[in-house]
Amino acid sequence: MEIISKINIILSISVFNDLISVPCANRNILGCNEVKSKSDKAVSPIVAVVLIIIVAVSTSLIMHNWITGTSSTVGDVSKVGSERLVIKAAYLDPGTGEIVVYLQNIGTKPINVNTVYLKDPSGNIVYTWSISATVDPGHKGTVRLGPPSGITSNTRYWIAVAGSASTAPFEISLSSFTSCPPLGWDYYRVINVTNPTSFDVNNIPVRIRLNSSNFDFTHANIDGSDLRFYLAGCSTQLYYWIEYWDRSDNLGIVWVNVPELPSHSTVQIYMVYHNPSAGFDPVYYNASAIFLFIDTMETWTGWESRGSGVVTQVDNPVFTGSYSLEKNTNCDPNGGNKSIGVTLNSESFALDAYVYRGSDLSCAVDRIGVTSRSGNGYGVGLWHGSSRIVIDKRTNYNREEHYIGIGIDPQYRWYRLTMYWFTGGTIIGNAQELNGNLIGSFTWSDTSYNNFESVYVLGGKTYYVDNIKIYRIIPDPVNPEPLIQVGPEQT
Ligand SMILES: [Ca+2]
Repeated sequence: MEIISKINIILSISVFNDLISVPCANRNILGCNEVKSKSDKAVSPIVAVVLIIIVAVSTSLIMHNWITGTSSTVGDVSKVGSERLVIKAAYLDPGTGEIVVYLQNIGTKPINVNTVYLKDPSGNIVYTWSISATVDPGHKGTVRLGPPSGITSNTRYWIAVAGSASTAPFEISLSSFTSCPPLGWDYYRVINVTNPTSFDVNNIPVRIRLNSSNFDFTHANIDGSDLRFYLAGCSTQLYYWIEYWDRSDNLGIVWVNVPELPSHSTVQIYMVYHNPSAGFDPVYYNASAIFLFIDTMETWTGWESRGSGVVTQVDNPVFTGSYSLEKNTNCDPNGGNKSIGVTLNSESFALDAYVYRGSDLSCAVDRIGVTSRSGNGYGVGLWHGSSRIVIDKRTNYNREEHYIGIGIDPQYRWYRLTMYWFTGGTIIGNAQELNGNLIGSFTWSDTSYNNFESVYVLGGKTYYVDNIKIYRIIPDPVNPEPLIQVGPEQT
């Protein structure tokens, strides 16, 4: 109830501001403040127009509902003696989700109104607002009503105002009703996704890293299955996939597909959570809808030996799930490869995976990459022992390697290995710890190949790979991935 009271105060203030800010230059504009002052034998300016105290009459969830839509037909006049009140217009404010009702007293006596009803086409009351307002004779007023709950989109409703006089029902079309966060979900955070480059990008995956500084893991299901992602306003749900979720370590890695991210812009997405009865979304929890290619190694399919190499599905160690890929038996350029399923043809992309190297350093470089069917392409590697980030150029699978030294050797732990390939030939090799720290980065350039159909795991032995992904990036080597800022928790 505290929450409701607080919101009511805010709404009342917004009503006040709205009322006093509407000019009366054009007297045909409804809702303008044309009230007389008290010295003119009217009531105070605030009261004379409409003084509204909105009292919530439903659960606190109603305050989280958003509505978009339009109105409506012309209102009718109700006659109660000399009290005559009419609804001149009603519409939905898409910015606030409120229903805005313009009233006019066309009678000769002040009219007190205390209730606004939302009725269905059969006349049944589906929602009630309690208000306290007075409209003087000849004057107009604006009532802003908090978003109702329990209504259906694309349905005709009727608004009616009652008090010392009542209006006739006034039709209002709630053409597109959306609740944000959806009913049943309690929290959300606004995530700013920024594209600082001059490139427009569509359907770009964004990687959201959650930790104790930007997320309370106790507010979501133990596996994160109640997370949902939407564009602002919650009318458009977004595809998402949880790559990693560890409540005890306060670490989550979540990917979300952003449909449009124009140049030099920030798109806000809503992360909605805390619904203990929710599981993973059956439609939108979908990694295949986010990545150009993904293999979590949970279903072993499509891998072929390259040369005399061996790649197999194993259950230890794994990064996530139950299985990973083990590369063993022979060193580079032996290993395995798998068809991507699509041809990467001149469009910038990232190849990304988690890699684990244990005690066997007999061939010490972990190497993943992409090639054409004939084995021409590029890859990224991490050289254990010597601690180097490597970029491989492959011609018929044979490597030409380029590298820089780094100060860290991520042995005995899963680390992230990424190659960014840019239209124009720039290649960046990146290695990153699970905690987000950069292990090393190396940039090289070559324009020999730009057509890739196969992903490979080559290099040394024995090491493990999980969650190989290929995804679109911003074609800017300075900012290949959007910038992410997770906002505070809201209810
Ligand atoms: Ca796996």
